[in-house]
Amino acid sequence: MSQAWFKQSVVYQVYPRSFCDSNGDGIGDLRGITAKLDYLQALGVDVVWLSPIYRSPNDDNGYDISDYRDVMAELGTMADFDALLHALHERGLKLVMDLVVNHSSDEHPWFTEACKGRDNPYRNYYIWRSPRDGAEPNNWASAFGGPAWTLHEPTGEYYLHLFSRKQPDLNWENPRLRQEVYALMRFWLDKGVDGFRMDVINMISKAPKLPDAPATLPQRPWQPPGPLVFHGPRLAEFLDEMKREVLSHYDLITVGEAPNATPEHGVQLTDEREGFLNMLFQFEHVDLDIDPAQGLGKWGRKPLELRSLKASMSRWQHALHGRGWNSLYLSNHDQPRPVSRFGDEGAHRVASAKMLATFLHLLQGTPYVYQGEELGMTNVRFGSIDEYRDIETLNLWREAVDERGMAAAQVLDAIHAKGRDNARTPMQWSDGPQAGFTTGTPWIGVNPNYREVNARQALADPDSVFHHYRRLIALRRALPVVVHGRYELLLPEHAQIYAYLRTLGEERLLVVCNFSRATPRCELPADLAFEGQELLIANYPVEAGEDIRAFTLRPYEARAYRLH
Ligand code: TEU
Ligand code: CA
Repeated sequence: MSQAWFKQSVVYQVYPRSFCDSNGDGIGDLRGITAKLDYLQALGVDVVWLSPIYRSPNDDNGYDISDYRDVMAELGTMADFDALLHALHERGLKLVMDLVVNHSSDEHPWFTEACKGRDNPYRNYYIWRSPRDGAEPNNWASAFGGPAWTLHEPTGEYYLHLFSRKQPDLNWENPRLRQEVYALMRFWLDKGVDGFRMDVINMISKAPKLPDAPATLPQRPWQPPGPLVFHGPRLAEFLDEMKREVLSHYDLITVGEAPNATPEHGVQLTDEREGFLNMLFQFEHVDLDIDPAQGLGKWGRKPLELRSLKASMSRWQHALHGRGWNSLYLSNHDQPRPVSRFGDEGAHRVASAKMLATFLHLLQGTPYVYQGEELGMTNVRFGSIDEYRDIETLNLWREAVDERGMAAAQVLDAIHAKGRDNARTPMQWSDGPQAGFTTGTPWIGVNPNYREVNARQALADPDSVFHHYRRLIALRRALPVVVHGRYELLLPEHAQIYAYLRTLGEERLLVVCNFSRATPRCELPADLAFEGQELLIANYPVEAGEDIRAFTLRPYEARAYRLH
């Protein structure tokens, strides 16, 4: 397996709108990011991934692009972008852009042209179908509620949008459209960008003929298209063409967002020789606390069962070892804050945030740190739907409360647990006004716990979550076993302890994590032979020389040892 730099790297995801506002308009911007590079360098990350910064009406906060070659006015200018890119490269850091090409904005000139007539040269940049019995062409639901089709009255056809109606799906069956995408990719790569995160890239090839989806949601008019829109028959062909036309000409890091991907898809798409991308964002581990039986999609919740997490992560570690490569993440702009979801927001917030980081960062793969995760930022609990901003949340409220009469408190509870705005409240820089994010009024409320949870406090406290992340990142650099070692799950049946071993030649790394507030006894397997151990990192004080063959773990305790 190669020593490619993307394997040695740690990536930091910035959601620009919420990161740092430099001009007091309440919206984060590019100059604000440039102002915080010392902070990112202190953390020790290697790559910065920016959620979309292109011109956009912000129906989905930039994931609806109206000009792929210009910067969104709220975030700054192309000169600000060039300055940020230069400042990153000056520091030896790399920049990854968010490539959103499964769909564009309905305000993109391609779409406004396409709407001028059925014979317009841009018509087939999108997916149009005639009405079926005077209605939508099939029963697909949009991910953001309602049907996945909208009728364009003047031309009498429906267009497909798997997300909002302002995000029309691009037609990848059209070779002209594909060439347009490759050209816009080259535009940014020729400016010096170091890679792409590719938004729902496994959706660009859909099931031919777009057939009706099975009725998985009883009594609902629209059904999630599920496998009909993921990993379609031409995905490998399209990605191979993208690799031939663009990716193979640059030294890049690429990660494809792939909801519903299996480890087999992971091997196919990230195989170092035959694959197309360096790694995927797969969703298996972040879908484990969804209860499909409730018919509420991601909003239907059940507690995470640790053994299912151990089985899932182990499947991916084994499937890709020596063949492809894993991304490692628990947090991003779509997921609730990990410490609230998998750890403890209260007395054990710091311990559980450190434990989750230790569990994740010592696996095999490239770790992604989402802004604020390194502070142990938590979910927010706004009291009213009026404080929320995310289209997915607002559409849920309208459909569940306004249209279907579900109890407001029940729906708000689901939003508190799984809403995407949990990850989009402003980055908490200090205990000052608006957490130091803006001198103005932020576009979304600041989490009230910013007085305790903020970067200024974290930098000054050697025992903070921030410094734990910094030490984990330094470990990755110091120990080749972290990047290249084989993974082996220990204690598979334990319901509270996640323990695993990494091995590279004689080097062995033992990681033990207590995913509970209980104090379970950890009894290492008798066949794990070692004479001694060196403690590498922990989230509690540990007595040197303690016999670790059998010891009691404290709430959310995590330890990593080098075994001799
Ligand atoms: O997310 C795709 C995706 O799977 C999400 O819609 C996810 O299922 C949902 O957010 C769970 O709540 C990507 C982007 O990350 C997301 O921000 C965009 O809204 C979406 O694509 C459309 O571009
Ligand atoms: Ca601003």
